[in-house]
Order: sequence, then C-alpha cells, then structure tokens
Amino acid sequence: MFSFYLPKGSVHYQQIWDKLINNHSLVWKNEGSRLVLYLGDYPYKYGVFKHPSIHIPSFLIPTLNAAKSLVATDFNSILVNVYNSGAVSLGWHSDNEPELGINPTILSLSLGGTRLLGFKPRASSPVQSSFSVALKHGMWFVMTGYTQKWFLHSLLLDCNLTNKRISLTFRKVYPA
Ligand SMILES: O=C(O)CCC(=O)C(=O)O
Repeated sequence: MFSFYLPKGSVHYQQIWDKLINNHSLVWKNEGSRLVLYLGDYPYKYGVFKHPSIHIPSFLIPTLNAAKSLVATDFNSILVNVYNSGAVSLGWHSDNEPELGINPTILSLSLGGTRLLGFKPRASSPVQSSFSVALKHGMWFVMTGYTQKWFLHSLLLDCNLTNKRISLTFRKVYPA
C-alpha cells in the first residue's frame, strides 16, 4: 500500500469534481447515505448492490489513463463515491469480489475533505495491527498484493467534518 501526489496540473481535479457533480446524465445510486456511480466495461456487484456495465464518459478518460500508467494496471472501471460530509461513512469490508480476480490492485483518487481510511486485520492475517491513512485532496492511494486478503477497510466517520468528499476508485473488473 502506498500513496502519492501527481505534479500540479497533471490532472484537473476541479474539472473532474464539477463534471461529476453537474453532469445530469450520470446515473447515481444511493447506497446507505453514500452516493455511488459505477462506470465500467463489465457489470460489478458487491453485497446487495448490482451495477450494470456503463460506458466511461470521455471527460474521465484522461484520468483513467493517468491511473493506468501510475500503477501499470489495465483498469477498466471507476467506482465513484460521494460522501456529503463526515457523517457519511463506509463500513468495514474488503474488495474481494470474484470479478476483481486474485489480489487485485485498486487505486483511488481523493477529492475534497480529508478523510481517514481505517484498516484492521482479518482473522487469517499474519499482521496484527490496525492503522489508518489520511486521504487528502489530490492524493492517490493504492491497495495491492494481499491488502484485501489480510485487511478490512472502512472510510471512518468524522462528525466534525462538513466538507464533501469524492473518491474515484479504479479497478480491473473481469466478466463474471
Ligand atoms: O472512498 C474511499 O476512499 C474508499 C472507498 C472504498 O473503500 C471502496 O470503494 O471499496
């Protein structure tokens, strides 16, 4: 797992934010109190939520290409999460659906308010410590290798935060 920033101006974060929020042709779903948009070549399902395949809009292609070259992974989907404030969280889970293959690489781009992504070991993990990572505006964060096998992760509550946060998570989804 590691995180990094791109040089200023490489990706236009404000444009991505504006287009995601203002593009009325995008089909958002409510998942709990989080808004989710799935874009990808193949359907993707997790828990009780099922997403059909939806063409990735052209305004996100440069960002998808940046994501692919950053970690040399042939991502074909973007799952976008909107958290309207720190009162919206995402519970403990692993991204270990069969469509993601074994030991998937998942890259995220964080925009807006800083949030903590917590990690806690699964029962079978040889690593016993929990930790969290502060995901700041413009930060790219990658989970690779045994991350999903050994840890659960959760976007933690922060009831003092009023800022909205958007995350774009890049995955390679295989046909089921
Ligand atoms: O919003 C985030 O950065 C976390 C998203 C997440 O955990 C997920 O999509 O599986």
